[in-house]
Amino acid sequence: MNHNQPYKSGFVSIIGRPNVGKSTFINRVIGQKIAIMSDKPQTTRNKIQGVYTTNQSQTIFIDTPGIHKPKHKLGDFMMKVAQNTLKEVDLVLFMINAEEGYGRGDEFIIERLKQTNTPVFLIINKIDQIHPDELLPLIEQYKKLYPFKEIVPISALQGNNIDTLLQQIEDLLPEGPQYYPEDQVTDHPERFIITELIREKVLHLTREEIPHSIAVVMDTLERRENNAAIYVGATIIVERNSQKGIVIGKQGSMLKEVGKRARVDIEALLGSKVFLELWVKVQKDWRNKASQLRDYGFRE
Ligand code: GDP
Ligand code: MG
Ligand code: K
Repeated sequence: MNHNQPYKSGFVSIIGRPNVGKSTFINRVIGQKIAIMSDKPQTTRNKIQGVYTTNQSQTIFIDTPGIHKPKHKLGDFMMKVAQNTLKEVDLVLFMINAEEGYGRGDEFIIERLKQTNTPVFLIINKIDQIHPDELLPLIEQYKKLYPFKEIVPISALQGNNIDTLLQQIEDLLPEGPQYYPEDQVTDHPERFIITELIREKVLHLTREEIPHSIAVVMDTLERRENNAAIYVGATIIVERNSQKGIVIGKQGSMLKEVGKRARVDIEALLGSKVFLELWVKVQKDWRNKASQLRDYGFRE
């Protein structure tokens, strides 16, 4: 503990187009699988907090839902959550993919950034994928679009420049308390992480056939007596009968594989043997039924 300086703490929101590496970054910093990584966009729908604690500071990271043009009610809802988050935090990390460069999605996000006074760092991720000569033009291009407080090139996957970034974040944080105990890396309910793990497995295994509109709802989470295992019961909600068929698979083979893989992760998360039971239910057009959003665990 450095006694010459007051303790610092604050909230940092990570935004950026889908797949730029937001979850990978949080996972690297926190060193544990909290945010769910996926090759498919929009895996992360709710806010997930990762807490990074040092002797001098505590940073609470918020992995926000992707800011993008809303296409339906769920999109509106996500946008509102994300926009509010931007105003409440101490710092925004706007992450881009060095490989992709500027695109329409960024234009939309920058418009949103202009509506807040929160300081913004531009994080250029995936620098392992480009030639060093390509970096400077990219920096020059983005400098013209917004007065970023810092521009930091990193590789979330390989770990390049992460320490520098963490130091720059700490420098900017205001004086504040240590909100969470040192050993706590997330305050998100385990239930949500479990349903996201299941959702992740469905999306991975079904490839493009199943859209992101699926939801997973936890029905039961309890330790059963005279049995050392934790019982987890959850329902996968799809929009069409054809999707139900795909998720269940031939003689239940797909659902079985989803369950097998999810169980491994849930056992690691809970540190216990887990008995996992999954159901699949069709609920048409659930995305547009705003009144149901709360039932599926979305929070404002
Ligand atoms: P998110 O949608 O922004 O949360 O993106 P993810 O963290 O889920 O990452 C999307 C994909 O990009 C995954 O396949 C990651 O492994 C990959 N990825 C993330 N960071 C890097 C990086 O620094 N370099 C490379 N090459 N790939 C990365
Ligand atoms: Mg993510
Ligand atoms: K993703």
